[in-house]
Amino acid sequence: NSEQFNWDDYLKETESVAAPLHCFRQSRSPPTNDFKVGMKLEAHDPRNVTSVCIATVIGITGARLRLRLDGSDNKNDFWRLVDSSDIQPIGTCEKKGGMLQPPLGFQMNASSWPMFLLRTLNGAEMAPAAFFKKEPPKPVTNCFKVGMKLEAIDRKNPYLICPATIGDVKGDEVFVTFDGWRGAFDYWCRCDSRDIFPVGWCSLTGDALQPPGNNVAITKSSAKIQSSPSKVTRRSMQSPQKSAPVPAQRGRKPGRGKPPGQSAV
Ligand code: MLZ
Repeated sequence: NSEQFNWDDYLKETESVAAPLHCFRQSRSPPTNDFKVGMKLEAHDPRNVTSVCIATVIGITGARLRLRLDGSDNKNDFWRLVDSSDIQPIGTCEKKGGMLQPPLGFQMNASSWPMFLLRTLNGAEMAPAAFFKKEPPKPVTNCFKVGMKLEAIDRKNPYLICPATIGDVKGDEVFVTFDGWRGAFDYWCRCDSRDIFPVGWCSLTGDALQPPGNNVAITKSSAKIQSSPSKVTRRSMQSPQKSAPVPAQRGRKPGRGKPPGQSAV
């Protein structure tokens, strides 16, 4: 596609700054991803984090792995960075004196777990220890400021990384707001969350950064954008629906409103 999202232009248009690298719990250059689809590893069950389970790499995306717990269904895939402390080589759990657990929602009878475990590991391609990278240290303080831009995982669609803005800061937490989505995907997280990345992360990892949504939030900064016709034009060129003018959609998704003539109750 010709109209690619460009951070430099976008930061200028929105008159905003990128959150500094040292605010994030991410390595300065993204870790290399050597994993291959089909490799197995140990992972903490996201739905039951005290359990260590066997997971299979289902997909590779930038510095992340798409994982599925062995014995689970295909509806609960999750994504982890290769330098996440949630994943480790097979054998780590046993070395530490732990026991591998069936995933929450194990599809078979619990009594068949020991046999299932033997079978799933038999002849499996295990991800080599060197593929797992050390998790970066936590930032010393929460140095995010309201208005700073970043790239963040959309937790409702965790395969997506999207342009976002710090909407609020409280103690160790930040409010991540997604540009152009009027709050529908926003969330609070710790400032050392592995789900937030500095501007430019996706272009370094080869991930596809999603363009901002079409829906303009009713804030001071959007009022500023709307007052300048040239900015509106450039902004709408970058949005997925190119023909839809941004100001017309204030407060409502296109095509979802009541038909004309029908009065609001
Ligand atoms: N198809 C979905 C994706 C939204 C992604 C938003 N990310 C912040 C939707 O339109 O709801």
